[in-house]
Amino acid sequence: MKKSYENEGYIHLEQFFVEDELIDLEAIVSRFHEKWLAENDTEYKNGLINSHSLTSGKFISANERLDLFQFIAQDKINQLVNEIFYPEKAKFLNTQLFFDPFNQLQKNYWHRDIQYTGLNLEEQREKIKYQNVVHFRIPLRAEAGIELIPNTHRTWDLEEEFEVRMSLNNRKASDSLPRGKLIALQRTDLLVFSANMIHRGIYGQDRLSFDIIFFDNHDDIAKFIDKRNLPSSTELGKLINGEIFIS
Ligand SMILES: O=C(O)CCC(=O)C(=O)O
Repeated sequence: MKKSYENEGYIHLEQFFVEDELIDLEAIVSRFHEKWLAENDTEYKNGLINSHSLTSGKFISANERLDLFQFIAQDKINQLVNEIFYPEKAKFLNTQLFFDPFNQLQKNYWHRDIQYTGLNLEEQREKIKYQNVVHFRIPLRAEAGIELIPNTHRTWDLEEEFEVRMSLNNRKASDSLPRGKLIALQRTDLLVFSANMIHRGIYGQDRLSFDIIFFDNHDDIAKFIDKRNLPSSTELGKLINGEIFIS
């Protein structure tokens, strides 16, 4: 797994979960989403395609929050996270929920998450050689998936890719790219992918994907941790693999 992640920047694990493991998660996530939509109607209609910080407890009960922590720290996920990040110690960063845009004509966009962190291009180019910020995507419905460019979690864009990603020279961030590889996802699959690689979401099919994000505990990413998303010491006492939350 580690080798596959290092070479490709992603791992698609089909039927990683069984149906029973997703029932409670889906119920919690759906309740969160309903309340989030009610409170963020304007932002949603203005183009948002994801929410975040599900574990802050803002829209869910204390029990549901604990269930989410338990889901995130469960052995099956924890072993895989530890293997991928080894010898670094993986830590929990946040959660996100991806859905379709309100406007069905809204275009998606190629990007690397690192381009939004305030680093200049040279710094980004250096950092991707070793930094790991990794999504564990858990689709709750079959979705067209994620299109990504394998190995770009460690390597820089080709000229065309850079121009598209940055919308330069009359190119658009939604233009197709020859090296793009589409990973369609089914419910029960898990897609592990580096946020630093060139990628874009494919909208449609009324997607609803719960993403857990882990990182390698370096300060430049740790500064984005919002403590409200982490378990309290009482909650920690009830969790297995609780060290994933302590950075
Ligand atoms: O699913 C999407 O729309 C994009 C996903 C993405 O950009 C990300 O997870 O960083």
